[in-house]
Amino acid sequence: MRSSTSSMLLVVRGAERYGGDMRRRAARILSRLRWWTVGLGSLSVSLSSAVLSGCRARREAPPPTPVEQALAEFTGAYPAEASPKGTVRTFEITADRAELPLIDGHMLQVWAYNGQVPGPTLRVRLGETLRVRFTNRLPQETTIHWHGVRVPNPMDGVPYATQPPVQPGDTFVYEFTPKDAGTFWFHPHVRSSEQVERGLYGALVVEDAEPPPYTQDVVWVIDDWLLDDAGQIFPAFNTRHDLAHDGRWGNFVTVNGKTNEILRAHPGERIRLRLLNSSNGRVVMPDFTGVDARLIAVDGMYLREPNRAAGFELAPGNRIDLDLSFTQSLGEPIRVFDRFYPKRPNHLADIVVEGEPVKTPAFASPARAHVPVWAGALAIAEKHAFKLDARGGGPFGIEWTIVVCALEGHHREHHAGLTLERGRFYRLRFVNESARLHPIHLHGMFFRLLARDGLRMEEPFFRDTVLIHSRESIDIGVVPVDAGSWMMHCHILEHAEAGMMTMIDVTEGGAAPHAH
Ligand SMILES: [Cu+2]
Repeated sequence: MRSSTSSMLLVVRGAERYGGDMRRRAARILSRLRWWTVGLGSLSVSLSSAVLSGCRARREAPPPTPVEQALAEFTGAYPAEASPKGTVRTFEITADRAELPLIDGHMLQVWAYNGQVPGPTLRVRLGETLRVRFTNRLPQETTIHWHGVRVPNPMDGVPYATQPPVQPGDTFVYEFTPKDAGTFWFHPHVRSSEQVERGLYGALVVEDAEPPPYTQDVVWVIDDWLLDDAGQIFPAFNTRHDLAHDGRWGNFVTVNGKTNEILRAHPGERIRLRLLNSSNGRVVMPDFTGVDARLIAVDGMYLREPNRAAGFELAPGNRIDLDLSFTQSLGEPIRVFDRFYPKRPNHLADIVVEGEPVKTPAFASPARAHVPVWAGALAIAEKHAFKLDARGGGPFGIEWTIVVCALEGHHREHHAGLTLERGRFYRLRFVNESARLHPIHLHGMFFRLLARDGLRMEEPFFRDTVLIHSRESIDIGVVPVDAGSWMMHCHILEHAEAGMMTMIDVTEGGAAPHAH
């Protein structure tokens, strides 16, 4: 407890430095503590088993070093290789301009996958291979990135780094076998701040090899639109305002492209609800007050055990899966809100529970993943610290930087900001020296949040995207298992477009050490 108390003092002293922010920071610290304490039960169990195994080991060998311990805990978390069963699921996807009744139903000129926004939800089972024949009918070059999916590097959709951009009129075939079951999504990685905002995104659901028998499996894609006076997509992108703030925050928040989405359930149903935030910049905190909502997966990956869903910051790129149980009819719809800014809540969607009762399916929660505790990981020397900041300059007048480097428009030469070896444990640090939000996304690997502002976090799940708040520093632990040249960037798409991108090379191991 001593170390967490001193970290708390550090945080509070930091808060004083930023005067006006203090109350907000204090509230945030409290909410973090709630997250942290939730994990204590499982932590003590895991610690005692770690102590036991340590005792056993001590008879024959010296106790494991913190790095050995971290690696031992990681073993069995998720597979290194895919296990294709030989079934290939083929999808045709075309990106083109479209006019669709969206938001409140008026006709909106968008860019769409297969003429729909959100794009089609691609569903496969674990072990099946996706083959996506993609055709670009946009007036711009583009690619598809499979967010969160551990694909072979050439399928990752990062222009110039993993493939040439797909030119207007051209076709590219993406083919891969997902290694993990879960909720993922796809979107362009070229001019993303414009192309995603215009409507190019869709969910990719990889079902378990034997899916649990939920009565419904539903996807809610949350988006945020900035419309002009004519009710069309505001045509200026990467504005100085967006760049100086947390990206483009709009004036309409939609679920599945609508402001009036309704989830209808019968009493007795048990539903799996998958939420994805496809906004350019807006962070949402879904509030399901009145619903028995259990968090079972984050960023596609199951939790160690079901956890409370309240208070999760769903940043751009993040996904959460919820296990919803409805025991009885409700007289009124349940109104689901975003309360990221408590004083400015946004209505997201409604849930209506009515009609003939159905038999409630009884089955164990699928959230029983092997997630390392990594209690000693903060004692491991950090491999690298990424400083996040802004400066004047670049094509937009403001550049967003990672370690004083801005990578705008996916420069054709990608210098790795960091080289890691697969199969090793690393502690990485991110120091946000700016006052803005940065949801940092790593391609090609999952990580666990270890600490915020030095305060240990016990999140019982992996992530591929984590929100870093104003002036905050975080520590993550990661064991890369997929070799390749992987992008890391802020998922506020305007920040990324203005340079907040870098590459992490993951080598097979045994390569020359990278100088840092
Ligand atoms: Cu950012």
